[in-house]
Amino acid sequence: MSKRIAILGSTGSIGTQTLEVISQHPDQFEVEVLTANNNIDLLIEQARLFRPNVVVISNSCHYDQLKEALKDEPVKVYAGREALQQVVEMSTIDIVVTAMVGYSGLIPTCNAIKAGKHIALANKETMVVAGEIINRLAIENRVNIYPVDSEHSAIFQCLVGEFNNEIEKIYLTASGGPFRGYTMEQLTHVTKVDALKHPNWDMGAKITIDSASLMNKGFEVIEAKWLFGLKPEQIDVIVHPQSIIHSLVQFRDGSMKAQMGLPDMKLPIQYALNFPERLPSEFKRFSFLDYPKLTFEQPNTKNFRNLALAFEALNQGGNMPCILNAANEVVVQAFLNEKISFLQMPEIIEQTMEKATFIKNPNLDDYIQTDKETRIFTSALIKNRAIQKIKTEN
Ligand code: MN3
Repeated sequence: MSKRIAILGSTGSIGTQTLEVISQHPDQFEVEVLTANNNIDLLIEQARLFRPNVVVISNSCHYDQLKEALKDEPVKVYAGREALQQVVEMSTIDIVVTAMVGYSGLIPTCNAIKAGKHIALANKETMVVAGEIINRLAIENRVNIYPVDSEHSAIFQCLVGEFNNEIEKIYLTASGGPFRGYTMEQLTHVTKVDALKHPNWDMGAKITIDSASLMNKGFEVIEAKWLFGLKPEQIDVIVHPQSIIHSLVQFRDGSMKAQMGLPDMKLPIQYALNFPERLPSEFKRFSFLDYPKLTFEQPNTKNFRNLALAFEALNQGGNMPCILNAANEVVVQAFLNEKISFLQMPEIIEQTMEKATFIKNPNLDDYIQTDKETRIFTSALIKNRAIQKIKTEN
């Protein structure tokens, strides 16, 4: 019997690659639900091609156009955030791929878990914001969470067959992004266009900026803590510019296992969708002679403060990772709108973390409140800076 898949965020980078995987294995997978935020043209195209049972467009403004475009297709059309949060509960779904961007993934993921759906987790921010709650819900509802993030998929693959063996530590590999090796002076002048050019991975804008600033790696450290039940000191980051080794596990006898291959997100997606069985693929194979040297270096947390801030948030716990995430979403948007510079991003996040209200044992409502308040606070910081800048210029 084929698995019925819901893809939240089907028009994004992970969403479209998930559909590629599905189209290569039509006997294994069936598309049940597709959702998108705004990209209505691609959603219409996907709906015509994959014939899901339901499509949801988050931004209700597009509802009429979507409904009209799909009127001859046997597809139910819904709109709005409420619909997105409810659609994951449909009895005909086996697994939900959470591929939306940022905090918006939290509530739909919680609802999917409560409805007993297995999760292929691509939306790392959900784990960053509320990993403890997600884990508790998953245990209560006997739901599996399969990592899609390539590093976490690598760790997961290394852990197969090691159920009774304690992890000593893990190494998350990082490409280092487009600004690896840059001095502070060089980082002062980098632009949004520079930041959007990732050397190894082709991804959405938000995660590409996060990769350039190393916040993505910081989030992955927090994600790893919750996915694999680790203490902060068991998680290390190593820069590996070729992105061939996707991460490593070290066991208590000192043995290390790594998972490697050419960087292609379709592999971790396919592994998550069909765990524990590996499906055949046409993905390009790695050749040692194309990469005679695999190199490793220490991440520079002085120039890339975000990674240090993420470790700080992880060590503080409580709602601090949620504060980190909300502040980051606001500064990344401001950077993409060319309102602040690259180096102002960590500065503003740090200020936010210092001033925000800390909650030691937050519940879901606390997280929702924290996210809201942090966004307001960080936005105000950015505005004040803009005003000060105008004042000094005059
Ligand atoms: Mn990753």
